[in-house]
Amino acid sequence: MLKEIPLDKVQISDKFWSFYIDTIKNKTIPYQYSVLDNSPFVNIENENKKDYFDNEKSNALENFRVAAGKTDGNHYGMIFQDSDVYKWLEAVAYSLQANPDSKLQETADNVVDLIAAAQTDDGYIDTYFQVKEPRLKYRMLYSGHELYCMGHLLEALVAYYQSTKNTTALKVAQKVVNHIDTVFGYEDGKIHGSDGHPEIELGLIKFYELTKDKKALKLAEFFLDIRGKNVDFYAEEMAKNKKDGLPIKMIKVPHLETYLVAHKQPKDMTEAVGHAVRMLYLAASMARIVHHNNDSEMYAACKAIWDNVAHKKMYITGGVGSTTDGEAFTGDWDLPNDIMYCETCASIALAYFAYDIFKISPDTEYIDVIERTLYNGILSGAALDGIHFFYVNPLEVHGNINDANPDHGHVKRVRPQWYSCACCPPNFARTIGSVQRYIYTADKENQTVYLNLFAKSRIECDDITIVQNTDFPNGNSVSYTVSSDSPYTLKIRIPYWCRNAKITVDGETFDNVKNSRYFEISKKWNSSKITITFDTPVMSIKANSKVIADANRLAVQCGPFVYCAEQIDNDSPLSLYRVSAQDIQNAVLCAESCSIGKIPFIKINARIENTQESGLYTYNPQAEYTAATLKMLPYYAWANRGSEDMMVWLHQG
Ligand code: FUB
Ligand code: ZN
Repeated sequence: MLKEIPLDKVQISDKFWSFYIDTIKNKTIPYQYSVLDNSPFVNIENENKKDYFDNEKSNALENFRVAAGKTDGNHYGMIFQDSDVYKWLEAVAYSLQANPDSKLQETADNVVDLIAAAQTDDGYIDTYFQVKEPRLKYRMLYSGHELYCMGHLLEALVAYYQSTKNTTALKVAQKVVNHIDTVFGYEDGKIHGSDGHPEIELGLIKFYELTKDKKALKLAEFFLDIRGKNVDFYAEEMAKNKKDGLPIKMIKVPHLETYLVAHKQPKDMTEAVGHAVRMLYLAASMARIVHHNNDSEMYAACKAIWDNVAHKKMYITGGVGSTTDGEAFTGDWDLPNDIMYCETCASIALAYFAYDIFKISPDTEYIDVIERTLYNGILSGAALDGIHFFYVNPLEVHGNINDANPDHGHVKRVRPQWYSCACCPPNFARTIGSVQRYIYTADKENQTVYLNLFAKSRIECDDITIVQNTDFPNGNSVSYTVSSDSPYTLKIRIPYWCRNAKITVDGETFDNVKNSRYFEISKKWNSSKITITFDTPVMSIKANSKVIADANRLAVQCGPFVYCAEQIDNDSPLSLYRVSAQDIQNAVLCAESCSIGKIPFIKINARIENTQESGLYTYNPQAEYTAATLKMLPYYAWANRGSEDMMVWLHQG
């Protein structure tokens, strides 16, 4: 099984990613802290126009102060508001690892102390239930999110301890694990159920990986086994609360067990269903546990879920979740472009799942998806200023429809400053802030390093050092200088979008290098030099004919970037442009400076359809076409210049 290379062994100096890592450190992290601490200068929006939550403030840090008895007050915000703080803390951990900063560390240490102060003696921590609803502790696993929050807490504390050696972080985490062990498990008197929102499993596995505390692994296995064992578990919980005169507080969804991804036991799952983030956090933990217990049934379920998502339910941007109803997966091939969900967190969860399954059975396919999500569906989750965020990431917006049709109420055309349900912004920060984890992966048993992504960087791991030099994504070449004390195998991913790749190793040239696979070479490396050159032509893409939403449409990709057209760059309404596959393949890249910096635009010689229209419907239309240039930009950069119509899938013609 492959191992992640510790983050402090990978230094990234890639221009593209360094921009984001610096923005996260200098802008996103301080900004998010100010929001969590109730900055008055932030406008908090509901994620859906149809929702009317109170939106004055985040209150996330204040909730901990109240729980710790440091201030008076009530809990405010979403039931899982604590997790915003935890994800922020995890982002800080990664940032400090790459760029030590004593002031930021002091702020984060104080947050850890605050969490420790709020944690009760028995290890429990959830400010909502401590402050507002003590009666309902662990009585509404269907929507209480207590273990979801504690899972994020464990992930954050593990990362923070790894980065700073803060011992309070480790103690709080250990108390949480010990506490969960006293409450959940198969033994009599313990709760035989799991949280409606998977996440605790990942936190427990990561805690086990750090401490080797078997209890944590056993608990993760328990939560994965008990889920779906009694499909009526959550309904029974609700019925009991009702009988006992307690509030039910249920989310209204038609198929509760499916929405909660507890319709069957994980090992029996064969497709991605239900709430997309729930499904994919669960899948990530299923894959991650296989690293430790080699459970072949669980691995087979992971593979089945993977095949279903990656081959039938994933947008070209790496977005997932086709409906706002339950923020969920729908049927195979159902990928509407304008009413989809594509929550930033769901793409993040997909990347996590992909990496955990990759490490079991390394194949370029998994890295392709990670790359697709990173450069497209996850990156679009934040504005280039680092302080505005998308929750849902559409592939098409038209202002007149968005504003008037409530079914599009969740689709925003500009990124808000914050949300009442703020899961995505700190998730973005922790994920992109640790992007270097995906560049290389080690297989220690086989003295092998996988070189997954092109990005200027350096690793020093055991007795091998690799320096990757490239201007990618701007240039078309990558070189590696490699030194090792003993023989090593390097597996270099040649991405599916490369053409004419050529590799030279210490002067020996390898033509005919196949893409979509790893190029493999073994030797003792002695300041050896590997050079790769390749072409990144503009590619036209057609979706499978079963994807009705993309029928007679084409998308555009260059390198890992999916492109989109924005109205601000084009004179005619976007829906009137017609392109052929050949037009796209003949298109040229033309980097241009605009208000958001130098952007690698693509210009396509297209046509505009002019029809003499007679009102709403024109009978026997005679279409005429005039030549026009269609300008497109990488999808991640859209919606940074005001509120614009946008299309990823263009009309063919
Ligand atoms: O329920 C917690 C988080 O809020 C989910 O992961 C997101 O989808 C959002 O619903
Ligand atoms: Zn989210």
